[in-house]
Amino acid sequence: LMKTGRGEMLGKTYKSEAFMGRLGHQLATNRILIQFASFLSQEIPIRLAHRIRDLDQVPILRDMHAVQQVKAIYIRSFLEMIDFPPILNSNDEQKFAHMLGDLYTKHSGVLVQMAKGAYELREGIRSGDINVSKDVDDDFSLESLIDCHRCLDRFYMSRIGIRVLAGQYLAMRQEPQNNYIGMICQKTSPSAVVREAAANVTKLCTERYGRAPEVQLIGRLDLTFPYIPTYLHYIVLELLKNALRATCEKFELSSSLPPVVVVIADGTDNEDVVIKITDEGGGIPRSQIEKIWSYLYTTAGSSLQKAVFSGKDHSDMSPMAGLGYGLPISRSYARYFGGDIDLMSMDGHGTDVFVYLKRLGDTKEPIPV
Ligand code: W6P
Repeated sequence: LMKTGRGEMLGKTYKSEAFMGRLGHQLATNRILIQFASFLSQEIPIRLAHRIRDLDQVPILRDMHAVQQVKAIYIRSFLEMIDFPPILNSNDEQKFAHMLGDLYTKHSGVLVQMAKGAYELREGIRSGDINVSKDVDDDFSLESLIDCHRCLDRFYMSRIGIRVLAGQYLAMRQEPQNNYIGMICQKTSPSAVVREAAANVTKLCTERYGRAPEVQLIGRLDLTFPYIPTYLHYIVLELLKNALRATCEKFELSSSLPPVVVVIADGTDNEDVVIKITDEGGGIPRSQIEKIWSYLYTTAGSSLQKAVFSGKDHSDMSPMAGLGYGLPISRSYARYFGGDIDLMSMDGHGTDVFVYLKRLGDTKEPIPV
């Protein structure tokens, strides 16, 4: 469903003349907004329905209180959307926008709520209330936890998609900003995004540890490409938090801190944009690497659990802090937009994180061979 939905969206609408070309910085025309709203009024309820069914079919997960609350929000939203009459004119479109805007806000707590559910589950496993055994015949086998994890992955991926579509539509109804089409900035500057995220994280880190390592920025500082800066910001913020924290904790007793180095590169043939974040914060044991991507298996009690600062993050992700969710969610974001995140660690020395970003369009003029 995600594939068809997104494909249709990108094929029919984003690439249409009005969206990418002639629109320039004018406000989207009423015709385009009606078209977009009609598309969303059909597409979103379908996506919600798939999530509702999916959450219902996964043992353990479906019984979690937090998950049932989330499901209730999804069901209410689904009903509200399918009750909405066809969007035929600008008046309908405006009403739809208001409804969708309200839904968008109602859903902002969903990520945190699901994270709490997973956290409960994790604690349940740790305390033994939920028994995890390698025996597949057990009620709660490893197999079923893997199913939970996969379901959560689908859920978060779907959620990003819905929010990007809704966010794009709602943004297109606002006064346009220079270089922007909705939420998409045609000239997203990775270096500017990193600098801003670094400033935020440096502040948090200083509040928490009394100091912060320098964040050095090298490579293609001039590079710009079409992307949604807010999502890139989340990703980089999350990774920098981990890098700075690891550095501060490893060098707790030293007078100076090794810098965190960020390199920005762009691949050949206009393919990927890559951001590498290097810290000398001691790294992660190889045996623990898989766990950092897990919604369910955060290594409780170890320093990895503290891989995020607690409660001081001012971003949208704020209440996530301490729940150990930043990395897997960031990777879902990167993947949703066609990229990925990889992490290489030298235990005892430090960590390299690679963020691969696919350009959301063709910025460079094709050069004849
Ligand atoms: C660490 C652990 C980690 C996770 C993500 C990004 C950077 C780092 N550094 O030590």
